[in-house]
Amino acid sequence: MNKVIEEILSASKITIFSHIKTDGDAVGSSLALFEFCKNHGKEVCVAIDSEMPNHLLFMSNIGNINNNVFFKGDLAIVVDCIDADRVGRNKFKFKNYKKIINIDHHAGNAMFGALNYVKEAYSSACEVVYDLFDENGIELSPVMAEDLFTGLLTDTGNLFYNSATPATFAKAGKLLEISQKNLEYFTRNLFSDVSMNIFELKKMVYNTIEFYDNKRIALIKISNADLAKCGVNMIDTKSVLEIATSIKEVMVVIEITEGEPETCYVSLRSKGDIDCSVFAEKFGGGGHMHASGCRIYDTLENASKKVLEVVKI
Ligand SMILES: [Mn+2]
Repeated sequence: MNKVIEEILSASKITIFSHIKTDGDAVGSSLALFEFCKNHGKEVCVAIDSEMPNHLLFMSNIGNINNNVFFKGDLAIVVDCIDADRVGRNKFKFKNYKKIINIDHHAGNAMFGALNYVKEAYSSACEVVYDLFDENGIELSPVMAEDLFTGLLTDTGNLFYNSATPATFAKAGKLLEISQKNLEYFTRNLFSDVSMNIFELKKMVYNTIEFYDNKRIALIKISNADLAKCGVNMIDTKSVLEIATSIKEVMVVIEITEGEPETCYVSLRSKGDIDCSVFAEKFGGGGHMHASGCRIYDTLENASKKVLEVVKI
């Protein structure tokens, strides 16, 4: 049996952590692990220091995420995080746990756990968790399959990116079958049923998007006032990225959202052989070759200028 599973089975109090500005992969991988722990009689909770994106609220067991939980236990499982900082303020609670297990798929993972189960080339943390269960002969419940399929679909952009390998497709097929749901239960909720509020945000972005370097670089700026005007959360801003990534000429997309005053959250996307994680790293961020992010503590205008200076392709 894998050491990770051994540790989980011998612990009694477990907290599962994942990253701030959360997404389907963080939520899905956390909840699948939550189900496994719960099914084995553990006292378990999921702590994610983030608002929940609207498109994930359909998930059957999302109500189990609660950031105000007991913070003392045997085991902290950290999933979908390149380093410990990705859990945000929850990092300060790690000292209350005897051991940290790190489960991830990001290249350059900091290997911050006592145990590290990291598969760098994988499409999603959910695909990594799938293997963890599969290698140990652990059967998935329909809810666990729903969780893992949700994360696998979201991190691969609905099985759009090269990160989805033939093996990923095979796993996706199994997960869909075990989930006992139909495909549109996932795809409509995750990619299609946008709210009028998000439509308003998209409309604004269509009108304000800026292009640089012969239209090879696209810049999307969203202020705090824009968020309020459209009635959306910062977490909903990921839905505007595809407006720019879907344009043929565009090779790099920079999306900057002003969260709190003078705190800007930057999402970067790139195509082909352009590695956008190197740009994010210049500001202390990171991520994958084609999807990365960072934070810049400055005004929206200044942060935009700073990123444009660094993004050279
Ligand atoms: Mn992920």
